[in-house]
Amino acid sequence: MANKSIDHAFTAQSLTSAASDPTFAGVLSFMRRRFTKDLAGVDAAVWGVPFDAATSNRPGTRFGPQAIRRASAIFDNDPQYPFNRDLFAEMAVIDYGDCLLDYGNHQETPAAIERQANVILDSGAFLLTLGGDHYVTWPLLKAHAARHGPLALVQFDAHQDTWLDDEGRLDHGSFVARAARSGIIDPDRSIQIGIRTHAPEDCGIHILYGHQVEEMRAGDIASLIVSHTKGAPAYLTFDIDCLDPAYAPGTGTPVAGGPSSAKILSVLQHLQQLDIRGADVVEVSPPYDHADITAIAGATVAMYMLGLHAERRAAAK
Ligand SMILES: [Mn+2]
Repeated sequence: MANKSIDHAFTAQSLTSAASDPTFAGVLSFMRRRFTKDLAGVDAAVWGVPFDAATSNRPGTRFGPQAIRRASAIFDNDPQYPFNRDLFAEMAVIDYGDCLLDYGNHQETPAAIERQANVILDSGAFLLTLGGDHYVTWPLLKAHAARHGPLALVQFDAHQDTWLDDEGRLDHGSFVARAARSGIIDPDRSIQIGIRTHAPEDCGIHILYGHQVEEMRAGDIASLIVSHTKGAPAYLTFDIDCLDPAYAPGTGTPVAGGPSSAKILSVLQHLQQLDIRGADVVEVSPPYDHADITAIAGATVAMYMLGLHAERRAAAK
């Protein structure tokens, strides 16, 4: 099919409308959405948090947002409609660019992320964040909980991230324990999917282990997730290492025995009833990626998250 647009990220006439840039060219915003800091009339904002100083093993997720944006060009002329809707026919989605962080002053990072997330959330827009290592979810949860109260955390991950920690450390493996302790998530309504490693504490959160994900059907997994949240406002965090390293080699702490991207995308497709209020895709580490496998998986998960927001938005009308 002949391309019909170029540099849609700044040449598009409106915030809606599909892009048709050449897949190999054009300005690389997420799914060619407009690059802008103007939040007027915006339904959803995609935002990068390029931070990887809290990782316990291999770094590189500071390059995650750029790689996911680049990979998202695959949708331009091969659009996917997992929810039987054109996401951008009615929904105004922008690429808000990246979070400004001081690489030499990491202790300021959580406050900087929370402050800038608040600017986006104050506009009423849905926020979809591209990480970054999983530490970034901590300030993001704080910003969302300030608006919705205790959140149902829906966490796709190979790791529990419930290691006990003091308040001052920056560690990508402890944000869940911190969130449970501080009351910004409701452990009784939270669930972790794909876990394959063991931390000493579970913080009372229900776990669906990797082997259970392997044995269950996608629709049943989704039903369990939705029923477990009991209608509470939910925050969906997707650590790309939930997927088997075969489907996501480009990540900092890979764990064998995870689900395929096909299986997990099917689970996401069945989550239309989730009351999703915010989402992130984290731990994509391009230096360890091959042939953009991980970046494409991350971009596709992010696109499905926009779809889940569109479903909730349509249901609320
Ligand atoms: Mn993980």
